[in-house]
Amino acid sequence: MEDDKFKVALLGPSGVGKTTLLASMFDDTQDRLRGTSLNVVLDTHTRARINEHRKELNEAVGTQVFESGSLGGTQSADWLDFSLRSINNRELEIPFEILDYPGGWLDPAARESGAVSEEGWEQVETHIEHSILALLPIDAALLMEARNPAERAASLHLLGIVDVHDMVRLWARSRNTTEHRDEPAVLMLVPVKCEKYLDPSRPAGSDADALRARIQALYDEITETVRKEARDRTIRILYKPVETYGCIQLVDSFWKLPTTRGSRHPVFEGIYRFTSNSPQRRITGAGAVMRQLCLTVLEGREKVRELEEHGSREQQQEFLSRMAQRRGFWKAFGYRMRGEARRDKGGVIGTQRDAERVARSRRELESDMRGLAEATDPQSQAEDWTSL
Ligand SMILES: Nc1nc2c(ncn2[C@@H]2O[C@H](COP(=O)(O)OP(=O)(O)OP(=O)(O)O)[C@@H](O)[C@H]2O)c(=O)[nH]1
Ligand SMILES: [Mg+2]
Repeated sequence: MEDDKFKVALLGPSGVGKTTLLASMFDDTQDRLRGTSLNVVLDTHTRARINEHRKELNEAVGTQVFESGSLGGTQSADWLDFSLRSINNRELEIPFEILDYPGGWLDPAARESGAVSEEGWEQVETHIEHSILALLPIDAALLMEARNPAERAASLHLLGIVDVHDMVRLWARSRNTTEHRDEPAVLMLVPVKCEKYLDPSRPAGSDADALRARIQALYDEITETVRKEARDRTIRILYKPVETYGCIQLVDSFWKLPTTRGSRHPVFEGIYRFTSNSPQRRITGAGAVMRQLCLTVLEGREKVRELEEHGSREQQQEFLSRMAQRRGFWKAFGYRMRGEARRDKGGVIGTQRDAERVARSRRELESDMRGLAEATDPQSQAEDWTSL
């Protein structure tokens, strides 16, 4: 784990759609940045992983064969690094790190039977504790298509609510510690596989309002935990459904009796169809995730600027020393000086003109980032559930 990056945690069981959500977020952001001085740049490893996933997604769309669950699940912990980089000054970038991992690891029983080493799991927990944004992808079909008590019990099990709750508690508690208290913190509930319920022609009961109500009821304990853990600060809670495909619909679904011995829950199977003969991916809502990330970073940046400009000498001194000691969020603000820091290490002081050029690019970068953060289109907006 690198310390000087803004971290994002993904909390969801296997097959919920974590990796697909990330791929959609990158694609959507790339589209939105057209014509700006910003680029979203994936490091080589991240690009390889996301491209692999993207190819499978495109293959499904191209061949019009969609089987839910057909994409290869994540097999190991994957630190996906990416940045928002200035086109005019490649050394100026805002670095992020998302940890993607096999969702099965969330289950303590799987960990006990050796799905992941103790050290490997510890790294996952450390990443979660340091994350400014926690994303909770939720399989909407599982939730909405469960109609009788046995199916509901199975859906809770498959959604991994108990395990996700544990991880959210860990995250929220760490956000309240003195180390992280003045850092931003956002929890985002992100239903995926929700195409059917976002369709405005759906009847009441399987529409967007019904999905919202169901999630509110089922995740109520989790959001309450966040509010309670955030004793000395506020943790923002947001809700945003995301369509990662935008061209398929759930047409039928079955709950099948358990096939594996030892399993007592029925298994869910969704039958999906493409909505047209020449389907095209149309991602909606993923922009809201990136927007939140930008808002969160800018919020921190504003705090720093406020102190630089209006803080007393003591406050500034104290803040600087805390920033120097601390790892994680505040250290990641080194982004603004990535190029300069490198020069300093080499003992070479940049010229006045260099400094001006960096300052100009930095202003541009922050202004384009503000553009993302202030996007007003409905797809970039999330509902605020902080004080529901
Ligand atoms: N219909 C529909 N299917 C989706 C959506 N997002 C993901 N899927 C499907 O769900 C399956 C699992 O998606 P992944 O992104 O691999 O899930 P994951 O959470 O990363 O799974 P692990 O890596 O095993 O933890 C894939 O076959 C996807 O095609 C969505 O928004 N709608
Ligand atoms: Mg995955």
